[in-house]
Amino acid sequence: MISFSDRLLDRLSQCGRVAVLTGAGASAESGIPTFRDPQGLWARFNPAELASPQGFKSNPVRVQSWYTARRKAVLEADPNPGHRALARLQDFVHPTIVITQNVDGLHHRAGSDDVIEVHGNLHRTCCVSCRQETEPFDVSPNDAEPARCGCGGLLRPDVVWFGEPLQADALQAAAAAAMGADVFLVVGTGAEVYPAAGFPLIASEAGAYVVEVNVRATAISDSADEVLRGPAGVILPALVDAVGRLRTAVAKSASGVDNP
Ligand code: BV8
Ligand code: ZN
Repeated sequence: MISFSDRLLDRLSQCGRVAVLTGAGASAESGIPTFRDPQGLWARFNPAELASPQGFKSNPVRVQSWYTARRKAVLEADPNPGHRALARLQDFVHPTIVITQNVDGLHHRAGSDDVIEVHGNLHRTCCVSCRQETEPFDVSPNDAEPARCGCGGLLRPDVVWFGEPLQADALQAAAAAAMGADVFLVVGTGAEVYPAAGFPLIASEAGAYVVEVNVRATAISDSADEVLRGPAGVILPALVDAVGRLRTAVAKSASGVDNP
């Protein structure tokens, strides 16, 4: 049985607004590889070649085939209990805003209503020339030619690569969610990629209670108000169950049901 501090449970049972920053670790229990873990994507691939405009320009087939494979892997995967717990949390705390660095769309599939995809979504495809959104490409590493739009422009995933700016509206919405949160959960991220890695500090400086959920220490562990060490797919369901029990009990006593 996982136990949580009274401080955390008091805040979550009475707070009005929760924001959550998720990273690749939130999808790890869905079988989606993370980036910087020992067996992560960056241990096998070079981010400069695969997640940068320069890498795309120099070898579009390599990048298009990598995203084709990632998109197919995500379609085979399911939201895990951690995703589903965050979707349930919004039933008790509204709004629960999920700021995700992940591009897999699993928070939406789990039922979260308020998701800000600060690094885009690999299920969306667009043309670099006319900017039209198109059907996803299906490219193999050995294809001779990259996938192109009807206008002749190259097709790319609608994600934010290194060196590219985040969408201004997503950035503003995420910063506003961090500033307005009573409790800010940081789930499954190494907190190394900016500007997203700056949201926990923004939340903390605005008065939020910052809680990290991760299997290991990260760049923000020391500055978090509380660290819940363990897998998101185990910790989050237990936390949301505890919050649900408390909020139900508070609601009952407020309505006088327990002492007629
Ligand atoms: C930009 C593409 C400016 C989509 C990605 C300071 C300020 C601003 C920018 C910079 C800055 N310093 C440096 C920069 C540049 C750069 C950057 O931050 N570099 C880093 C490496 C130092 N930032 C940028 O380039 C950004 N752009 O700032 O533009 C600009 C402005 C105007 C005009 C022009 C330019 C763009 C950043 C976005 C890059 N795109 N992905 C895709 O294909 O996925 S980044 C990539 O990293 C993913 O999005 C990923 O989500 C993200 C962060 O990684 P994590 O999610 O944290 O994953 P990681 O593997 O690292 O960690 C996993 C964690 O989970 C671990 O802690 C592990 O312990 C834990 N875990 C594992 N299993 C579990 C678990 N936890 C819980 N449960 C488990 N079961
Ligand atoms: Zn086009």
